[in-house]
Amino acid sequence: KINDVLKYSERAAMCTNELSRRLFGIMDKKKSNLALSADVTSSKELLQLVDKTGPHVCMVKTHVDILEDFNQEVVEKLTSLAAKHNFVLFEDRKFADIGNTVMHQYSGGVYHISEWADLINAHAVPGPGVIHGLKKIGASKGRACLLIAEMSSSGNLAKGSYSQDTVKMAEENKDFVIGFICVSKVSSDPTFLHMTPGVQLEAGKDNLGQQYLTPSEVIGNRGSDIMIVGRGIYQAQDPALAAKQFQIAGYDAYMARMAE
Ligand code: 5BU
Repeated sequence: KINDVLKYSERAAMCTNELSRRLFGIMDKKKSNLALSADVTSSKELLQLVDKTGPHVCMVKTHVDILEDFNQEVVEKLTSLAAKHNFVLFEDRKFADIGNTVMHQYSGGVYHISEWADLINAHAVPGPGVIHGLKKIGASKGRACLLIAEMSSSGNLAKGSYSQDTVKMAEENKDFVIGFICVSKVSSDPTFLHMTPGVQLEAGKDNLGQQYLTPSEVIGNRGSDIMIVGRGIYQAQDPALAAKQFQIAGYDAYMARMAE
């Protein structure tokens, strides 16, 4: 069997990393390859949004540093919602510094990200030291990391040999790196998760460089595993309904891919 025809449950069984196994398991059980990007700026709004859309998602992605009123209680409540609705918490912090600095940024400061986020991400630009620093903090807590192999924004520099070298860096750190942020299938290893931002029900762009692809393009044609949706859900009239529509579109595209 090649990667494209493996089910989430089969891929879960192949994973040695606890978190990727759990995430594939959630995708299978909830029939969802949808991640909500919960980019709102008030904690009340954030928690309401996550509670409403929680049944439809396998993962919630946060930018806690955009919250106007961040406090410890917010992450405690987010963690309870993650348990209630069974999803993974991903803080989109995009670490991009030397190992020693990212250790502090991950564990300390105001946010103590390593205490509550199951998943984080990092740019590969500093070299493997960034992963080694993050791993020192996160591995023993059962956390994991994605590398940013590609970006969704126009004119970005993460392409060609940079993307290829990022994949190599992930392969060399498979105990902690479980996949990629990318807009194409960058690895054929079925234990790596491909996650793609820049998704709306219709293709297009915003006025600051973001480029949107559809669920069927991302999951069906490009072979990504998880689609990450922000404004397409939280700016909709009814975010729960929008989440449900994305869930169905993404899962249908996965089923169609399997049937090919
Ligand atoms: P949108 O509202 O669906 O456009 O939000 C996309 C989210 O994904 C937002 O939180 C971005 O910070 C994040 N993102 C992205 O859009 N593109 C990338 O390449 C990466 C992250 Br990495």
